[in-house]
Amino acid sequence: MNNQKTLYQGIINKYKRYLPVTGKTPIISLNEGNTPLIPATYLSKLLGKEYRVYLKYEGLNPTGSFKDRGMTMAISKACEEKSKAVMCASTGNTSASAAAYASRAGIKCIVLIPKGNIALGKLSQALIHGATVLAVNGNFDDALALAKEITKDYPITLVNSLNPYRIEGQKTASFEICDALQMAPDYQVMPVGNAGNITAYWKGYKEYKKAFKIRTLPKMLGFQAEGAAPIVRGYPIKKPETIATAIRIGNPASWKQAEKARDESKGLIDMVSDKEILDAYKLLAAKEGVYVEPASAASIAGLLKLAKRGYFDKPKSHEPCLSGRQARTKNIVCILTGHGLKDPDRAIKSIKEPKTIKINKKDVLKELGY
Ligand code: AN7
Repeated sequence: MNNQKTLYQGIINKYKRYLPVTGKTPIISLNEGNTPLIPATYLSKLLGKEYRVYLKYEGLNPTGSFKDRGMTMAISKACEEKSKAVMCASTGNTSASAAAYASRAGIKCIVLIPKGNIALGKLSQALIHGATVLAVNGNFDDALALAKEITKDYPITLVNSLNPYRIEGQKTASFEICDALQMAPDYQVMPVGNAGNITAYWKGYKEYKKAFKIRTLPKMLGFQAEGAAPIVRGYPIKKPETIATAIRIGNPASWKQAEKARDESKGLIDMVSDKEILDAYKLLAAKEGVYVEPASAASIAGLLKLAKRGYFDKPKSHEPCLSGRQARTKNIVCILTGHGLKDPDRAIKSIKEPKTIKINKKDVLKELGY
């Protein structure tokens, strides 16, 4: 017989004592979460023996991105509140996740996407799950403004990260990291778009500390794309541009909370160029065997940029004093937010296409240099 209690049943079941759910909440889950924390052998070597780098591979969630953690909460609470329809604006992953969870709940899902600027895999997901997909002539920020306006006046629940349940669900990723390491990481590196995820992680770490599950807090290191870096530059970007379409966002909804996470943790929010993102994207696939979408590679591009700048090797004023004690190996966790298969076009564009040869042994062996 199957013992339901021994099966992993998703983040709400696992972390319900930290989440705003009751016995009455209908749990809509695809068993999201429980993603691997993969040691990054190549990157760890690059950083030197004082550091160990880990990859939190959020691309292994049911719809291929971290959004599922927030969406199981947002859709479950929408159902508890008897909502019959949900709406989001999206650069792609939120819409894929909302469409999947709404279909599981049997409610309507409407998504607004910036026309021409979402990766094909994500669009296919929203469509196959039966969402009403509307491509708008504008960017993500315009689409979000519209979604806010409509959901204010009509009986439709907004499931962008302005919905506080999204943040609640997403914070469980920080719990998983601490549970795996048996402590908080020293640094956490992540991409920043609409800034919901950095807000969620920081909330999670602080709550775990309060619950005495961890004793320290990580420094939060966030990275925006150079052409879409409003937080770094200090003003909204009217026409954000980057190949990392997931984070092509010029006016993040959780801007203030992201600054708070940065400042309270004594971390930083910086930017990386599209070239740095693509180099990191290829390096991660070629050296670590991990395939992510370009936005997720901003984490690794950021890590490499900081390493190059010497951020990790000088004795620092921003470090806790370890007087008299041997410094232990420091843990750096990079969040890989979405799977590479979301955007296969980008991979093929980044690498040479395969060479066509005649179908015979001699030609193959010649190509191989035998
Ligand atoms: C792969 O799907 O905003 O800073 O509408 O898909 O929490 O916005 C996606 C964002 C990073 C940035 N990595 O996270 C959307 C959307 C990937 C993403 C981000 C997104 P936030």
